[in-house]
Amino acid sequence: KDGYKLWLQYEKIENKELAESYLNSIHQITIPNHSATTDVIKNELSIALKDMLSTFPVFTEDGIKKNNIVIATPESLPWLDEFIGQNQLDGLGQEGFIIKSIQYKNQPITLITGNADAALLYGTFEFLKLLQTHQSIVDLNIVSVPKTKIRILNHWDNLDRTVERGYAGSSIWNWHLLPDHINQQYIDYARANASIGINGTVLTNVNANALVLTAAYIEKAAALAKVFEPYGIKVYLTARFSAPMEIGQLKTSDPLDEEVQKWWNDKATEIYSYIPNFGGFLVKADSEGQPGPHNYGRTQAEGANLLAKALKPHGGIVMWRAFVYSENTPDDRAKQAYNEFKPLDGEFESNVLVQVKNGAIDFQPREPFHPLFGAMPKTPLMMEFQITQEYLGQGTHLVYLSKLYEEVLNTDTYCKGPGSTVVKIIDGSLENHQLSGMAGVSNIGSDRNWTGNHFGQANWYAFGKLAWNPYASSEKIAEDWIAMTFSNDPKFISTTLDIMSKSREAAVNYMTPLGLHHIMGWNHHYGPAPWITDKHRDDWTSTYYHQAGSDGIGFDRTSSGSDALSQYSPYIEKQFSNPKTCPEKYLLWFHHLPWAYRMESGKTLWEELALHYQAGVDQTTTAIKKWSTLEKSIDNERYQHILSFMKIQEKEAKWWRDACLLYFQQFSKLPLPDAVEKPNKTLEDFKNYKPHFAPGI
Ligand code: BDP
Repeated sequence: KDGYKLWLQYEKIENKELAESYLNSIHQITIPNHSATTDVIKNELSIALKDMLSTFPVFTEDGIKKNNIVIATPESLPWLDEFIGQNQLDGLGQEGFIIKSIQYKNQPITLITGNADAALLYGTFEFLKLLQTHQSIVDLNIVSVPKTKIRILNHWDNLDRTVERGYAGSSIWNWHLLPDHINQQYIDYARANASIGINGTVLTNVNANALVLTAAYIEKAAALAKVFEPYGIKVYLTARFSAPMEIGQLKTSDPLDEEVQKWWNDKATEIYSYIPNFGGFLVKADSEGQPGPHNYGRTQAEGANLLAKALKPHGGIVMWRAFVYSENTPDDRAKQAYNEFKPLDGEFESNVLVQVKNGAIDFQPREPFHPLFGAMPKTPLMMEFQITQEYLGQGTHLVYLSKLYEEVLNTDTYCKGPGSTVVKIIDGSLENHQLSGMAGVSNIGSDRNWTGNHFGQANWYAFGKLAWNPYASSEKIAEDWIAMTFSNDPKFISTTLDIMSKSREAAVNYMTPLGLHHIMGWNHHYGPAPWITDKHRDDWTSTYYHQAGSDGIGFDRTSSGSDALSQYSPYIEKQFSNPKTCPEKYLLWFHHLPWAYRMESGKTLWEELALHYQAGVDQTTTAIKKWSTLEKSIDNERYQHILSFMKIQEKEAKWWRDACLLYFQQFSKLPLPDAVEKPNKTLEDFKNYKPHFAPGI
């Protein structure tokens, strides 16, 4: 029980009655289609049914009998229209599936169908989930169609196997041994991803190395692509904008230069000769030292279109990141991406998605939604969430990020009036875009349990589930994950769900309450460091963001400050511009307010700030107490592992509370409220403290 099997534990079903009822419905499994994907389906069913029901399934190719499971595309089922109409089948696309209990020639059977083999695989995993979570499998009528097209992990993995912002060991891609050695972990990675509907993976870091586009590396990537293909997963690579110069010996990488265009066209053709189902490129340009079109006075659209045109004949896409900002631009960092991209709406090739982080700064514990959502109606915008917990306690803190994702997705941008939620922009429905997608910056590494923290697995799982259906509920997702990963015991599920559901708010409270942001340790972003100032770039310091002084705290983004609020729709601008109507969770994101400012509770801002920090600590303590009641409910190995991490989290929540409050108290010059535990160290102690940890770079 070391966590390697993730949510595919396929725990033995001890309840005899339940096991019997399942066995009754699974006499034989009919799979008429033949492909690498149907082999994967058979393999998965064999593992799962052996482990859960101690049975070896009998597979047949035809001869549908009573109590069979039939897994097939419509071509193999000439009688299908008796049960499922053509319209409904058309609505499934290539990935959606139906699981339906039917009476075929008066015999009960369970049908899993979809228009392509990958859809059958998704349907099979859904069916297995029913067994894993002890649901009934009679009278089924499940229709599931993904709401987004590109559901993709972004690995920030380097070719030397370090992982930028990775906290779970080294990269799982062993470039040295590829293409010759296929590690079992690649296969299990594909199984896990397919089980949650992820259909793409970017293998390499956005801070890109052009080497990955050389023949030797393309061949290695091709070996992975071949492993992943039966699981419906395409491989994508990061393209370094200066690659034509670095590996192509050209004198320029100017997107309007014909030789550069030819170079990329040839490169695309070369990649497709190795990887026929290659997905395309992800690009970080003109940001944090990465080269880009700015180097040649060109726009982001000109840069993106260069690559898009090269990929288009092969069916590939470009995911062009909107994370563009510069220390040389005097404006508020939060405004820069919008200023750069909004004027380019309508100028991107049809196979370009602009990939936008959920917030305008950088994956903070809480950010208001990015103002680009709703501002570029002619361009498909893709969501970029971070799954790895760069700013959220990294490997050790239990933070169920699905709550963060859900909060952003459900926010109303009002860009086309009420109901213009972020989710409708992401799934393309608001503007009727065909391309749509969601990217998650992966938290996966070579650690035995994949994610370092066992609960990191939940964030990977939830990301996949939300990418498939961004309208889904975080709590329902968590419930399934808990049952599949640990136990179906109702007490275990409800207690763990409670811990998970409150964990994100707890982290916001003990790190950056009331709209504070980016006050973490210099560079590594671990632990509190609100004192960071005077670095080579202002927009990487803490004092830039919190603006604390004797007059108060917070970043004024109203019209009297940076005016970032004017980038939102007039409704949001109006509501958020007034501190009395601005949601308090975003207060210090948009406003600079005096320490004595009266909050909704009637308490002062200083008091509320301090109480939020205390509440965050208290939540970690309560979580430990709750977890401790579960000691006998699961295996000791994972129980203890999790407990020790939760204790680190509690300790570090106190570190955050004490360091931040002592620091801010220098300016507020006010006592801590009685309910707040008093620090037993000085501010200087905290400033001098160097955490002992091995961060991702
Ligand atoms: C920041 C990370 C940095 C990434 C950058 C990005 O600190 O390591 O390279 O985002 O997204 O969050 O490109």
